[in-house]
Amino acid sequence: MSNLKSKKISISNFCKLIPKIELHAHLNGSLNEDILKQLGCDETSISEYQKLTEILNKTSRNLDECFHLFPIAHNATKTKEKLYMATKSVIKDFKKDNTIYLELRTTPRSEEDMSKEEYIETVVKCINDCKSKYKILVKLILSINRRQDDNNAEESLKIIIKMKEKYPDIIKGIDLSGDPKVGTFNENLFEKARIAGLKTSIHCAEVKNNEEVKKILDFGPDRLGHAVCLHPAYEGSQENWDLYLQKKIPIECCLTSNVICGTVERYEEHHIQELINLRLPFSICTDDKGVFRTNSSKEYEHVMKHFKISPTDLYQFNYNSVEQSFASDEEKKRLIHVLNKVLYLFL
Ligand code: 6MZ
Repeated sequence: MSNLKSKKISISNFCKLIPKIELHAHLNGSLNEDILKQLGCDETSISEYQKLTEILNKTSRNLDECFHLFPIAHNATKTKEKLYMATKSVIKDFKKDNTIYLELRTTPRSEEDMSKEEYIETVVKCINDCKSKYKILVKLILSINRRQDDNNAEESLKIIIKMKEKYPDIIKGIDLSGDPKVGTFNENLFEKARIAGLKTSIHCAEVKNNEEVKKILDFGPDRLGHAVCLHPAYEGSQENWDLYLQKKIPIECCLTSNVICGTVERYEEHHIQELINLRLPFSICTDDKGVFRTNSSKEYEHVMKHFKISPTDLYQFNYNSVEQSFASDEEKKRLIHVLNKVLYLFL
């Protein structure tokens, strides 16, 4: 790929223009303020959202504060109509940012007028409706929240498996997410999911928890979310790091999220550097683009700027993300074809 300067393309524009792959985006964390308003979110909640996102982006470095923001989005998506609108707006936002492949994840909730099953049906319907209109390939990962007790998680899993059988082209995987300081990884539950043919992406080591990280690595999910405190710089994690180096599980890196939540001090100190140096598999992701006021382009740009990555290498990371995705082989081929086609524009 030729030098961007000779083509008069800034790093920022390059990151906006190239087709992107997103593997870690939480639906309700990805809502922008406009859609929250359209969904009827009251002024107090919106201003709390604005205030908190501003504070989070400028000063505070605290995971707990981020978790105060999710209930605002959850309150705004309590009906099928609103959930549908929210899903559509997130897909549109990613499309506008030139994302060609999006793996959206969300936690099925039961509300007064919506069962968990209906929650999933609504998101799947929206994904299907957007397919031809927005020309973006969207897959769904369903989340189990760490706060769910065993019975509730088992109930969710049964529904998720049933829905996966009904919509095998859309529902691809299962995730464990939620406040990392609460609950634990239940390997039996995820083993059942794996046997049922679901891919697994597990939030791992977002905070220090060596015992749980060992359990997750022994289980060997298809991908890991965050994996911040897995690095040997964290006390007592050398053994886990060695195990991880044997397994080489792809890591979904969410730079802005980690910096804002304070689990990583500065962009330059992000563990993605180590993954790049050691040629370990990773993808560049947004996590919660609404809460963290980011998007895929900005995340790609952070990687280029803070780690002095060339356009060619960045583009290669994109190809690697396709490989790590839960798309079918045929879909991966089509995505590679799109990446190849656009590559020629920058040659
Ligand atoms: C862990 C996170 C998260 O599922 O309602 N979530 N879990 N770590 C993070 N890092 C900041 N960001 C988001 O989307 C919102 C939910 O995703 C999980 C939390 O459970 C949050 O409530 P859905 O669509």
